[in-house]
Amino acid sequence: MWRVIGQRSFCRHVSAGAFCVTRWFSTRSHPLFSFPKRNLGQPSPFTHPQLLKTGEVTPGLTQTEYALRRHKLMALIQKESEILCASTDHAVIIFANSTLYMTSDIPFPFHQHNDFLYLCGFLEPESILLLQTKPGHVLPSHTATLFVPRRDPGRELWDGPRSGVDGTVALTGVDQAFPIEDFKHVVPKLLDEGLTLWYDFVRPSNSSSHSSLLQQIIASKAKCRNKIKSPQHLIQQLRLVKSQGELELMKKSGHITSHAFIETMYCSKAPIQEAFIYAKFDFECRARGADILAYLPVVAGGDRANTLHYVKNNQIIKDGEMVLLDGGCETSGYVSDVTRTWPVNGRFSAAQEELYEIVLQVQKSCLNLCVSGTSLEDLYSHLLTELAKKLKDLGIVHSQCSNSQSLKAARRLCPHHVGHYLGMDVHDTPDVSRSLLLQPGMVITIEPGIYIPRTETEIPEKYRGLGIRIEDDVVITERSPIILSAECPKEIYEIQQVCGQSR
Ligand SMILES: [Mn+2]
Repeated sequence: MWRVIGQRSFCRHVSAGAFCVTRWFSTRSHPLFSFPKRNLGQPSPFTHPQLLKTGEVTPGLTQTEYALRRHKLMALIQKESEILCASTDHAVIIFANSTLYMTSDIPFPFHQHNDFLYLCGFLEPESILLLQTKPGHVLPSHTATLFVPRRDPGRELWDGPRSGVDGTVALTGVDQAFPIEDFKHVVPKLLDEGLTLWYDFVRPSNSSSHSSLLQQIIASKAKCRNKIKSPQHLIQQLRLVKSQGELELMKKSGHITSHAFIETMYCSKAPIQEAFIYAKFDFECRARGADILAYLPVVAGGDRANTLHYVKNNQIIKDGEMVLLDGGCETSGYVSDVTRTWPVNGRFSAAQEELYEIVLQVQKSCLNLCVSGTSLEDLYSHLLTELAKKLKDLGIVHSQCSNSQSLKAARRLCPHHVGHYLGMDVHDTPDVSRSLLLQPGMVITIEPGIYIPRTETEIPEKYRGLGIRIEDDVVITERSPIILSAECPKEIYEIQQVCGQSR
């Protein structure tokens, strides 16, 4: 696990990498000259011009951007191996995900492994990315190779077209591609004693035969200390700070989610099924261009909102109750994560309004502090201090309580953190410390809540059974933060206006 990176040293890596890769990439010929005029295993600029521009691998992200990511990774490896005085010969292996099956022959929707996707944009299962030092060169110069499913008319009849070796190179811009079966020919090279293998052996991404082959290599290399390393911390370091292209996709994801919330609020009339709200939100996200929901949403009516990860979503929400919807969508690999709580009959009761207003004030106060140089831990301390004060004002915490007692109460009534990093994953770059100073390009969530289960008999009865969370997605910039979910109503008057209208 890695430690906090100093902001300055990180910037140095990035700018050095950017300079080198521009020079290197400009000398390459454009592979689109020989772009296959057929369906590939994923949308391409040729088959889906409505989604991808020429030169893009996935919507909004070009071959140059993917090459730059690989280059930056190899630059970080170079730096780390210099510190460790490790070998100069390196190989990075990242596995794609495998198809998972719901039942015989029927797959779950396929979701690509996000580190694999981040480094090459290839969307087919059962593939492998290999980044290797070029013979006679030093890092960050490297060769990028993809091992991909072989074209197979028999299988393609059932599963649809595959990109094949030529389609893969043309689409992704990697240096070369081979059928997946050829991966075994790389194995002797990986066993070489002078080579450092970068592979996530702690969390191998799938259980395919290639992955177990690699486990054997690892076992046989185990005697050479320092020759197997996980690239996880380096990839997370890169994924933490988003490029302009990534931020555009996250804006889109936040925009779609905000409007899906508005449509869902419009149609929630008491009594209503949690399942209906789930389906409506899912529909509105996908109808607006999202690929899939980012996670199983929490649609919690009444005091089910006090079960933080309630995802059964199968109960009736009664007149007079609120619903807490924690949902987000994924657009071209980038997600949103938004929470709103609203009364299903369109009007907050007095007690609901009092509690909602303090969560809203704490949330806005945290949002104002989302600037570079602070950290998620700092924001969390601020949340607890503010919440403790307001709980006292409302009489939920006794006015005689000491500061430490009211902070303890705040922690009990908001048992989760202020937020987390956001990106391709909902809980993005999870090994990055929350003490790291925020810098421009990072995206975080700000999600204070108050949860008062019915069992809290010390708390005034009118508040018992209420659970409220307000969550927005925030981009850290040089100046004031950008709220990606700003279009999603959260003021009491806005919510009552939206819920009071009929569609
Ligand atoms: Mn969240």
